[in-house]
Amino acid sequence: MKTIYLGMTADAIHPGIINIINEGAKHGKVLVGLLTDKAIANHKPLPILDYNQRLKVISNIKGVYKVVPQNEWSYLPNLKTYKPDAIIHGDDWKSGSLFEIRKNVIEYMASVDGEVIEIPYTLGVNSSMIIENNRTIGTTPEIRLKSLRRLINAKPLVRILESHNGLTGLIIENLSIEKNDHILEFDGMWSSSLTDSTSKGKPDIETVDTTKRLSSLVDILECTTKPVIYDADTGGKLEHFPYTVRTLERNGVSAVIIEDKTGLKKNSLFGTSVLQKQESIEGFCKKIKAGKAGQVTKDFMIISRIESFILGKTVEDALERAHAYILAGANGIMIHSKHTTGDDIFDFVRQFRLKDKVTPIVVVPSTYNHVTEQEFIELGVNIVIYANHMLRAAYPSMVKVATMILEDQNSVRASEQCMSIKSILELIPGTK
Ligand code: SPV
Ligand code: MG
Repeated sequence: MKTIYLGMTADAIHPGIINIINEGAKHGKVLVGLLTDKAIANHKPLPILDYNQRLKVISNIKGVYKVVPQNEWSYLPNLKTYKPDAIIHGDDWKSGSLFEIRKNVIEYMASVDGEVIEIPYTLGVNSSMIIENNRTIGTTPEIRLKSLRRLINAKPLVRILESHNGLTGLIIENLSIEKNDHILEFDGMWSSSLTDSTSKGKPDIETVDTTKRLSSLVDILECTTKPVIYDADTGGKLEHFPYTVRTLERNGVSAVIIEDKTGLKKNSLFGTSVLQKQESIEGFCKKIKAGKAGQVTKDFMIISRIESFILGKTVEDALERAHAYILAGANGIMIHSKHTTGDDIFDFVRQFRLKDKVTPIVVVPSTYNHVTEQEFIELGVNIVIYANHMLRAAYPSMVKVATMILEDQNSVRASEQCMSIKSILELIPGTK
């Protein structure tokens, strides 16, 4: 009996999927290549169900002979490994983003005397539609919380952007561009202490308390599904930190970052121009342990932020701290710097990776902003946070428009700088 290869994500089962399995089964045994998170991550958002959940569903569908992982977006590696007699696909791949993939498959199958079976695409319902509908309904705290670890495992670099209100959350949720055959999106939100405090007209010195921070965060959570990394400053008092951890977990936040400073916290980008004191290694390890002991889910991450470079200390100091914090239970390291070259960050990550290949590393290139994402990937960084750009973009634009109204004493010129009234009315679904 012939083997018929069928690649799929299988996040949402619908009549179109059953139809293609049935069509495949008419020709032989259907071998499903189930796309892994890694195969999907650079091309579309991660499926709602993880690989094992999707595997369980698809393996139990009548007509499926066997399921194997497909680790690449391209079918070719699996076609070469499993040598099916034919591949089956819906004819929707004749145009659009799968055009090149189809061309390569046809060439390869012809070279091995294999067959390409194309069946009419089932109109009216498709996975993207169902998934898009799911997105508009939202997510659960549990699914959102887990999604950061899934992204770290699936993507060479997780791309996070600052969000301080619902609107910025929606930009991160929905903005998507196509470049070099890849869909590029932000993977999640950074709840920044700097931009959250600043947007409330308060200094970034832990004066906006957790309850208040949470209320802006809830606005973001309500209209998005992507993971959130929460900036908890110093984590507050050791005794308070486990409560913060549990509050964040309950809300579906994926990770908290706490920085190893003590006393009155000042924003790191002031560097040594203000009085800032680093916590002792022992003291900070105790706080990490208290947080880990308070954690209720297995997937929540406590990421330790090292302020050695901010305070003019050496790479040796930063490395000693990193390894100690991980021993204390930290699930990741954020290494911060305000130098503009990025040399200290490169030095740290290279030396750290000699000893530790797996612990996720987070960077915040606000000052060394020329470093590209590709360079971070090659260095061994896992998460890049663009930490303050939404607020920094908005403020100058608002001042400019307000100034024009003062100057002109009408808003003709100012309106030209603004989005149209029609656009703002249509921006949020449900406004009408
Ligand atoms: C923030 O965004 O609040 C941060 C990063 O903590 S930084 O402003 O660089 O300290
Ligand atoms: Mg901060």
